[in-house]
Amino acid sequence: MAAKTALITGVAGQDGGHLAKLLHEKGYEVYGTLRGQLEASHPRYQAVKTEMPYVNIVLADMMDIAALTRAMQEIKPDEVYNLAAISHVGYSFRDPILTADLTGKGVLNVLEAVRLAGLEKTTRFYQASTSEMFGGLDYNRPGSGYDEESLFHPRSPYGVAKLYGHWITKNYRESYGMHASCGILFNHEGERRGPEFVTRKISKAVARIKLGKQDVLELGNLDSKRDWGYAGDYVEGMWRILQQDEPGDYVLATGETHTIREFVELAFKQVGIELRWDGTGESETATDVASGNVVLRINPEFYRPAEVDILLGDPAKAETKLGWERKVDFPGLVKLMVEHDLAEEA
Ligand code: G4F
Repeated sequence: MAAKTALITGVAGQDGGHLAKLLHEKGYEVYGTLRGQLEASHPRYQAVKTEMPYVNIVLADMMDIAALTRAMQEIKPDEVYNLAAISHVGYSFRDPILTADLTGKGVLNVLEAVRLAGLEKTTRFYQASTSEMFGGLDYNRPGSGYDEESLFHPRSPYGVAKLYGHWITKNYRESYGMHASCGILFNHEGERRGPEFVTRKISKAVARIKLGKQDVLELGNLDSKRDWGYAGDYVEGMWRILQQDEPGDYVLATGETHTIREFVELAFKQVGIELRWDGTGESETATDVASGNVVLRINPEFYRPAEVDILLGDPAKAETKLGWERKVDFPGLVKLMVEHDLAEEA
């Protein structure tokens, strides 16, 4: 049987890298989009070429429906994984219009490209939906966590744009009979995470503080809670979603939630630093008990105009129907990230 072909939009991102590797290992011919203006000499282009030589790079901007349609016509992918987006929640407050265009309408552009290429009956489509479409348990029904039936209440321009992507994907499923599915993924992290996200910011700073390359880590809200898993486990879920006979929506989560403060404590513990917490609110600090040095303080610059206080997902449907399970638990995730950054910073 001929190898299956997959097209990943946003292949240079965290999930794109994990997914491209997984699909390559499964024998797929893998194509991945990069923004149109990235020349072959551009560092990001070079990084993908070097790290993922098995990815066929396609230059296609998410806003360029002609380029996306051309890509669909030429590649005729069996599966499209739509991962490209502005994905930083904090940034989406600063650039809400670009976020709406890329993270929201970009989904429609890819779906339309599939249709314009006449592939709506043959190509399977995965949309990267997100737990940010929920707003925190306070705004919804309390209980064991969000599932596929929970109400949405996005709290950021990013969450609102993602909700559009979610519904337009369902609409194409219902209108045109497309095998179009959404993975509602809770936070997923790891060694490929960008340093602008809180877990990687922490693991990198902890490594650098341990190695004497940095004094202090500055963070915003330490009280919010997240359901954190390992990105490598989650891309396996994405693939399983597209292997189902019927399209559908699935929550991928761990069913556990932890505060940012807990992640910080565990990360410092990983390098043998015990913390003492002092003060509250903007005056809160953490001190290395052994050295007496303040290693963490609050910088209100990292607060958000509206916050999702708690995210907790219920992955029962994915576990039962997809046979999906995570392999890395919370302490394992923190350990993996800190160990990676210690080696990288050494
Ligand atoms: O790591 P974060 O930026 O992730 P966030 O906002 O939960 O979003 C991530 O997960 C979503 C899935 O639920 C994805 F859809 C989305 O694309 C992204 O991958 O922030 C986590 C928490 C927030 O409560 C934030 O306020 O950490 C808090 N935080 C505290 N100090 C900080 C910081 N976040 C960042 N990025 N930087 C800080 O200094």
